[in-house]
Amino acid sequence: MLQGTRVKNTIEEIYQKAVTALSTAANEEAVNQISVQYLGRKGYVTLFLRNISQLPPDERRFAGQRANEVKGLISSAITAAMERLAQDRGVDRIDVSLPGRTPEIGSFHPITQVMNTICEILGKMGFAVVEGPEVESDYYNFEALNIPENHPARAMHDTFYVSDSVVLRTHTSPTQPRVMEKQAPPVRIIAPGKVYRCDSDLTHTPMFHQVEGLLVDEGISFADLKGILTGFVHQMFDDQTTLRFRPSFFPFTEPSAEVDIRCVMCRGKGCRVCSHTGWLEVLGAGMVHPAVFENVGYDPLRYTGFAFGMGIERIAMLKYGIDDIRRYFDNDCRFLRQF
Ligand code: 2NL
Repeated sequence: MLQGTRVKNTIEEIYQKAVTALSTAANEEAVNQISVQYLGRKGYVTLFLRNISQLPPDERRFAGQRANEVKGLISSAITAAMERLAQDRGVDRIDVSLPGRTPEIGSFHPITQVMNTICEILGKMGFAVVEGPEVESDYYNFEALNIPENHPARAMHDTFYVSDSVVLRTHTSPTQPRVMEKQAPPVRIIAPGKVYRCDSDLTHTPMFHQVEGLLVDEGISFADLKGILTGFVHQMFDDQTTLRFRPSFFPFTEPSAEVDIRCVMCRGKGCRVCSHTGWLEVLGAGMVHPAVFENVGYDPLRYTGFAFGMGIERIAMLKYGIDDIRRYFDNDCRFLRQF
């Protein structure tokens, strides 16, 4: 009986020591060592089992049973310890000294950037930004702006018709009579936005962008128009850029002008960008036609004003040296990332 107790103590001791050793094992290497120490060919459990024949016969059965149980229990504890270490190692593997992954940061489309710059420059000159609908009535897109039915300017606009009397606006101009109808002079506004024309080739896209300006008050002259546009061009390009006003025609202005700037690429020497003229057309402008004032209920004898309009794609091309308008709408990130 005394012997039996010692056997029992020995195998239980082996088991307890193995469990303790496994619970404090720092890595897989240590667990492997414990495995060899206890279950290996010369391990404690193995030796214990081998020596069972030397025990008194009445103890062998119990000792053998229990030793085999302990063998299984230690084996399971080894597997569990390995799993615990593998999980811990997953955490250890995060190297906090490595630089993190930088999130990709987007940027504004070059058209948006130029539109924002234009609005900022003119905003500082006192112009308020107003927006109007892109789906517009025939009245505001044409009639109010002195472009009656059958006027040749209508054919020039390549209009997208939604119905007989509703169109996709062909310019941002209709925003202006909408404001004037609601507000008495002085008016000092800019209207940026998308416009649509049924036209698509190398130099035209069916949707493009414009910014238009309008200033109405008593005593406004063409000199005011020249002053504002000169200040605008100097800030948009640089203050060495000279302007040239050429007589032109728009149904909603009289007199009308097209505004050129000295070529930003060759400074007037002549190059491919300016078709060897030394000049680039950037704006259309003029004094508001009295008929437009009549249409919105302004007294054309009391008020005068000027208006101007520009295509954003063209301004952005000149500012960034972009050679093909289709790049804007290809959505190629390699192109867009450059700005
Ligand atoms: C261009 C030329 C222009 C206007 C737009 C305008 C608006 C009102 C009255 C009179 Cl309400 N005029 N707008 C005037 C002259 C030229 O745009 O080349 N745009 C891209």
